[in-house]
Parts: sequence; C-alpha cells; structure tokens
Amino acid sequence: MTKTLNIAMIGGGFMGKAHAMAYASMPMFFWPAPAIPHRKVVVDVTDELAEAARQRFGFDEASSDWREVIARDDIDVIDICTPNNVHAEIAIAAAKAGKHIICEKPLARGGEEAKAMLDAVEKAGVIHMVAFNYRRTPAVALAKKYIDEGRIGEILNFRGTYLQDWSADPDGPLSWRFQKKIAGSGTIGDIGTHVVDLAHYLVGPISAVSALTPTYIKSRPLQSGGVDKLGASEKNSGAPRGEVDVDDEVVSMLKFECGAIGSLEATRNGYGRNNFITLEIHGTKGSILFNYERRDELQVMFADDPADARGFRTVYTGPAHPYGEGLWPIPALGIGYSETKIIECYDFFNAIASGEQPSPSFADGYLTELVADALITSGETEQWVKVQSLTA
Ligand code: NAI
Ligand code: 4PW
Repeated sequence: MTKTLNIAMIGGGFMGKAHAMAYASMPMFFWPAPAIPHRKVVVDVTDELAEAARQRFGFDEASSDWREVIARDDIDVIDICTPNNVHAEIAIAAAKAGKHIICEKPLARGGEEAKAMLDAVEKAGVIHMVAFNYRRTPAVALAKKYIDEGRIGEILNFRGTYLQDWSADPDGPLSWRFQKKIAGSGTIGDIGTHVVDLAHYLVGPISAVSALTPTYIKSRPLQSGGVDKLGASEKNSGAPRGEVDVDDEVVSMLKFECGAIGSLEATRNGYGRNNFITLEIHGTKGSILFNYERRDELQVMFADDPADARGFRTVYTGPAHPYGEGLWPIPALGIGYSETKIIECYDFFNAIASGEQPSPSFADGYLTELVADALITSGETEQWVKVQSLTA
C-alpha cells in the first residue's frame, strides 16, 4: 500500500497553483508513486485568501496561521510558496517541528539567511529541497546525462541566459519582486538564480563573477494587493510611485571551479523575450544547446560525427530520456511548465521515501545564494568577486 503524506502549502498564488497541480498529477504520471501527496491545508495571509485557495486548489482545510499549521502532528510536509521574505522564518520553524520541506526559489534573500535555513534542516535531519524546477525539464536532464557520460568532453564554456519582458513597462506596479526587503534582489534572485542553478547542475560550482547590474526603472506605481501578477495587473501611471531598490538586469562573466569559463545574462526588461532560458555549452568533444521556449528539444553536436554529417542535431525528448518512463508515450507530445513541477514533486517524494537528500537541496540553494551575493557585490563595485566557499 503506497503511503500518503499530508501537505501544508503556505502561499496560494502563482506557485501555489503550480504545486497543487503537481500534487494532484504526480501519481498519475509516476506510478507506483513513491508516496501519495495529500493536499491537507493551504495557508495564506487572510482567511478569505486561504479559503479561496482551498476551494481552487483542492485542499481539505484553509488557515491564515502558518505557525499553528506547522505545529500540527498530522502534517508531514511544509511547502513554502510565499514571497522570499518569509522563506527563512517558515523553513526554520518547520525544521524545528521535524517536517520535510520544499521551498520555492530563491531559497532566501541572501547567503546569511540561506545558511541559517541550511543549519536548521541539517540539525533536524529532515528532507529539504529548493524548487529550481527548470533542471527537471527532460531536455536539461538529458544534457546533464550527456555531460556526465563525457559525450561532449571537458566543459570549456557555459553561456546561460534568462530573458523576459514583463517588467519593461515603467508603469508596471511595484510588486514584491521590486522591493529589496521582500525579494532580496531583483532579476538576480528572481531569474538569475535559475541560471546559476542550471550552471551548477551542468558544469559545477561557480567560483568568481564579474557583473554589471543596472536598475533602469527607478520608481513604479504603488500596488494595492500583495500578489504579483508579473506585469499583467493594472498599469496606473497616475498612482503614487515608490522606489525600486533592486537590479533590473544582470550581465556577468563567470569562472567555474572546474576551470571552465562562462557568462550569465538575465533581464525582465528585454522586449520580445518571454521565458527565454537558453544554455549553450561547449566541450572538448562537442556542444549542447537548449532553449526553454522549445523545451522538447535538445540540440547536440558531437565532434566525432563523420565529417559529412557534422552539425547540431535535434533530439526530441521522450520515453528514452530522463523521466520518460512517467511522462508521455512518444516524443514531442509536449513538455510544459507543469511537467517540470510534477517531476520536481516526484523527486522530492522519492527523497522522502528513500531518506536520501534530493538535489537541489538547501545546501545547493545556499551555494546559489552565495553566487547571488557575489553578483550583487560585483555589480556595486564593478570588480571581479570570488564566491565564498561553502566550507569557509
Ligand atoms: P504570488 O505573489 O503569486 O503569491 C504569493 C502568495 O503568498 C500570495 O497568495 C500571498 O498572499 C501569500 N503570502 C505572502 N506572505 C505570506 C505569509 N506570510 N503567509 C502565508 N501566505 C503568504 O507569488 P509567486 O509568484 O507564487 O511566488 C512565490 C515564490 O515562488 C517566490 O519565492 C518566487 O520567487 C517563487 N517562484 C518560483 C517560480 C519557479 O519557476 N520556480 C515561478 C514563480 C515564483
Ligand atoms: O522563478 C521565476 C519567477 O519568479 C519563474 O520561473 C518565471 O519568472 C515565472 O515567474 C518569474
């Protein structure tokens, strides 16, 4: 009989929707499931918001008090889907209560908070995961497989981009993503950390950065509600404006511990770009190219191909590739954002069932925060900055 684990999900916004869908779908894709996620309680800031989330996302109960929920004996997993400012407080309380934890990215507002979270989960001995879901795209996991098998040789260069345009309009509201006290940083933490996670996953730890981190739009109209609609909410040029105190864009050169070099670019102000995550990786025996907007495909070039057949080929991910056993029966039926969250849920529940920490764990999330800190410092000083070592 497959075990059932009770989930308390804190935060019923965009990620609340994605995680609730994953809990419902995971056993439908991956069967037998490592455990059945049961949507027990959803928490939001008011009773009204929590009740709306309960009805919409299929939870048994609603609450506006996450502390009370964490203290309950019948909750096995705490899922943190709130803005970044409360990740640490909730995760540390959940660890102390002995709950397994999945926390949305970025893990925290910087290295110091992330370290406190890591210490708490390690002390408690619970399973912990940070929700960098893009590495769960089957084509990205396939790139990792090729790299681990040495199919493209030693990695020389990693180029990663994450380009969007939802914040390019200066009259887009001052949501929590533009406030340092809530988000920690701007583009760096919000989407740059996804690229850092992908770089760490595919190439290994980043050791130094040299970044530029401009803020283009210095003020935005104040927003009434708390939920961030990512530029889709009302634009109100007449409303009182508040200061933007985070970066709009980051462009950085990278050095990796393994000796590879690379670059990272992330912006939310790049008109025409939507969720343009691209990875181009050159090795001594071949190259890999991935574009999330064509996420069923991995472009690969192997240098030992016959001379008359050299060039990038397109591999469509399917049953022969990572996670293919649980997804769709033939390639190119279509992997979506939801599938990355379903796979993430599967890996998290596998970790709980096996007792082995998943990746990315809070340790990985902490390392990513150290790179984010280095990017911020480098942007402020316009100098190369070494990433603090995990063991320092
Ligand atoms: P959102 O603004 O859509 O929703 C946040 C929800 O949390 C709201 O319902 C809000 O009322 C609630 N909330 C705020 N403070 C709370 C508290 N103290 N207790 C209980 N509920 C609280 O935000 P979104 O987009 O869902 O982002 C949440 C987190 O997920 C952030 O850390 C963000 O960086 C991350 N995220 C990750 C994505 C990914 O692809 N992995 C995509 C989007 C967001
Ligand atoms: O984590 C990221 C976000 O905060 C995302 O994956 C996309 O950009 C969607 O929302 C933002």
